[in-house]
Amino acid sequence: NAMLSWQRTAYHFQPQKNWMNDPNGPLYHKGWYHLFYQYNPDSAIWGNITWGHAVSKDLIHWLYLPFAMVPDQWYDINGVWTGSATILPDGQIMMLYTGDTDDYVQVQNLAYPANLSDPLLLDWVKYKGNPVLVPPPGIGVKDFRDPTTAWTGPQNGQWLLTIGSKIGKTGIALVYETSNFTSFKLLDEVLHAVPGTGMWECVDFYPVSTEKTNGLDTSYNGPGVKHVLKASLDDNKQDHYAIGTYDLTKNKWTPDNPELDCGIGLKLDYGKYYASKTFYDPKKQRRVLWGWIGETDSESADLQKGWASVQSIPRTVLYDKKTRTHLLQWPVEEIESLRAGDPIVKQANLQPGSIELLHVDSAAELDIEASFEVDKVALQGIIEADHVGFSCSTSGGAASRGILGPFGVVVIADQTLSELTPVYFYISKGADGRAQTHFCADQTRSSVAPGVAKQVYGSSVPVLDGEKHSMRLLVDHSIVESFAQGGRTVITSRIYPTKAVNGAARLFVFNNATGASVTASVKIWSLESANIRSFPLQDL
Ligand code: DQQ
Repeated sequence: NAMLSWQRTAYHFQPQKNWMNDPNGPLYHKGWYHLFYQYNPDSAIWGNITWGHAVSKDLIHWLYLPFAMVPDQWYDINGVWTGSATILPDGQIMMLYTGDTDDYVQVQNLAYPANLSDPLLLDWVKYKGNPVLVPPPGIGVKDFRDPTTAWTGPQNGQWLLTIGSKIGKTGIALVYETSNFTSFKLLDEVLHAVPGTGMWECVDFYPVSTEKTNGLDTSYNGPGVKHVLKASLDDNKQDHYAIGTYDLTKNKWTPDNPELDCGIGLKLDYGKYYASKTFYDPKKQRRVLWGWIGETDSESADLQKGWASVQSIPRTVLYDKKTRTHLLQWPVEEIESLRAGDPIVKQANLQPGSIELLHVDSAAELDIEASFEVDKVALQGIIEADHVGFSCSTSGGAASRGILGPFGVVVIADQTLSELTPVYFYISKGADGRAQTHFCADQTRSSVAPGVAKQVYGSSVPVLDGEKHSMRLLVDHSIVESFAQGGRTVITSRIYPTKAVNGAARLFVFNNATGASVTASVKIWSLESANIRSFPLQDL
């Protein structure tokens, strides 16, 4: 449908057509990054789940490959669902994934490459002994899915991995041990359980360094390491993470801040983002995070446009040494190779209630870095004001004015501002009486079209002494990925503009606060398309 083609992204990964959901089994092998993904070959809505497959040299320019796995066995005939790769010390790749059986039971299966010397890993063999795991006693047959990458256990040759589930309304992460990836033993203790959180999908568990700026292999452990537990909550369709300490010998993980959101931690992304998964990139010694950006329009609209969902730009994940409570997510550096020439650099002193157009080419494809300086006197005024409490989601969006907010940028807007997506800071007085900064993305006016999500996303974000208010935005037609304070708080927006499209898109900076002017410093790069295309297999 040509009418909707402008919604397609220029540099995010998405299939040529039809439905996609979770990223699966990301890995690096012989010079190539591999991405597998949940895919429906037949339609733009979920079903017939197959593993799509793509490769890239740089995590940005992708080549589509033939499907890696299709639902063709009794143990996965109703879907080749989500899974993860474990790379053994000898280079073998163990791909564990969930199969939905002919009886709609969720089981775990093993697959491996037919030919490890093939850098493209084109052929996948399903183990003849599948399934390798069935739901254990006490676990619902539809509550047992998405095995993680395994990490080495305390004993020689022992591997451990976790699988999400629930008991009643308590979300849990079951732990299994194995030495061969074909037979497994369930451990008595779960890795973590949080009452009231429901089914945990796509659990992820990995170490982060508290001292260094490199990422860690999934099996790395020792001093200076924390472990992140991430669960995708089926009930609210949000990814939550908690940072904690992992005692490998006791297989016990203890969250640092069990009080944070009742033990399930912060949201990885406060926008439209789900079923994320990390992998360790040995080439650049970093941990890289993928996430599924779904649709917020109707299924009929997706069928009409013929495709659904994109993958986020891969993000590096680090522990935030300054707050010690947050992760830092940041677009992989390779995205900068799409920057077309030098940035436009702008300084603007924004009076209360002002908005300023920034002249850029192709405002539908941008990389923006913006920082804002707020008057100290005005900050003091906030603290003295008596109004306490603000939250992005219950606010009226960027049109609601406070003493010290909102201020930020407006993306994917048309010239007359009939459509616009403001991404901004809002400083208010927190419950502790101190200034608290919120980071919000307002979709209430992103589209004049009916039937698409129109809420205000966001959360509070720590802004430490001496830090400016800073944000980075990746704008790609119908997707905006927004990172505050170096990636402490992230919001992904899926938007459906009808007028602010392609060459009609505009970029603004604004300050809608009533009580203070702010100084904005903005750097803007136009981004080129990543030109995702089919792999020229005949050239091999
Ligand atoms: N998607 C897969 C499941 C997983 C869910 C099925 C999460 O394995 O739990 O497509 O989006």
